[in-house]
Amino acid sequence: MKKASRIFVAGHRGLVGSALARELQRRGFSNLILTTREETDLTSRDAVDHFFQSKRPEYVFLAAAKVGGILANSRYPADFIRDNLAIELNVIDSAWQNGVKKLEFLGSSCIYPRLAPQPLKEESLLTGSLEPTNEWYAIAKIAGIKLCQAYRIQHGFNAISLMPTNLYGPGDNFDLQSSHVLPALIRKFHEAQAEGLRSVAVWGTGTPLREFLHVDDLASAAVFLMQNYDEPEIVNIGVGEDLTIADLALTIARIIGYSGKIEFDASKPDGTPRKLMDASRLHAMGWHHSISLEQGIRTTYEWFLANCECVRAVAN
Ligand code: GFB
Repeated sequence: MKKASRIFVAGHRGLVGSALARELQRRGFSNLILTTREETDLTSRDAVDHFFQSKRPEYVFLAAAKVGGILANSRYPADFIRDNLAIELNVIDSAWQNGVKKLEFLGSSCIYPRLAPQPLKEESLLTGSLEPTNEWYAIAKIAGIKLCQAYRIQHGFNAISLMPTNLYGPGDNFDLQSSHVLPALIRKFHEAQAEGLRSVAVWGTGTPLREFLHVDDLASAAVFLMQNYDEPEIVNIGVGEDLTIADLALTIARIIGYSGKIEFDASKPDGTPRKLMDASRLHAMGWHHSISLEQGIRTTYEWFLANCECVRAVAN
């Protein structure tokens, strides 16, 4: 990629897409091509073809997807599989048809088999049954990886696939029904602190382990791989350590200054017991993360206070 290359960041208003746009601009890539969901519905093939024919991007970061936490995935399986399959097929095929030089696709740690040996190695994909709470999303994402590999085999299309672990950071979704655990707990502990609540409900048993990568680190790895990696195999992106949901809750409560009770709601699903990534393939290429969980939670909380509609609503 050259500084003036035409670079399409699909999903630039989301958690990952906005971090990618920031990272590319910070590195001096000045010719970003951005479009909103209202301007270009990526689930519509006509809209995607029209976009590629008129904007002619040279590089594509496919960060647009229908994403959500464990409850959203369990409640809306048809939406998750339909929208993600449509977006992938439209963007990957139209990118190839319209001469894109390279496309980067984003998978996720949650599409590995539920009980794959830990830490998760890239080779364990498709070696066992999936986590039931999000198998529809997982099948769609696995299909995206296979699309990239198939277009490379048949058409020589340079598409690569990344496998990030659980992500968080500025631009995250703080809606308590559809979000992931880290932003949800930031909001829950903040509101409990602000309203003087005696306890906060944490879903599940608190025993599952999760690894968290700050989205700015993911963006750095994604640009690094776009510039340095041209192979069909997927690449894990993680921090190499995880913690229990209970310890995550204690950490977030401490950072926010909440000293009330933490109660576990076992009626909510735990999901995959663990999904720690083995990122040694990426580390061998020379990339490592730089944002610690403590630092990342603090800056994400600051972003939440400055930007979340929900904070202003409570304040008014
Ligand atoms: O982050 P999360 O929704 O998704 O849940 P997954 C992680 C763990 O946190 C689960 C617990 O054990 C939840 O029960 N948890 C505790 C909470 N309190 C809360 C809360 O208030 N909100 C939420 N959301 N969780 C997702 C997949 O799995 O991983 C997605 O479903 C996506 O497809 C994502 O790929 C990366 O980590 O379990």
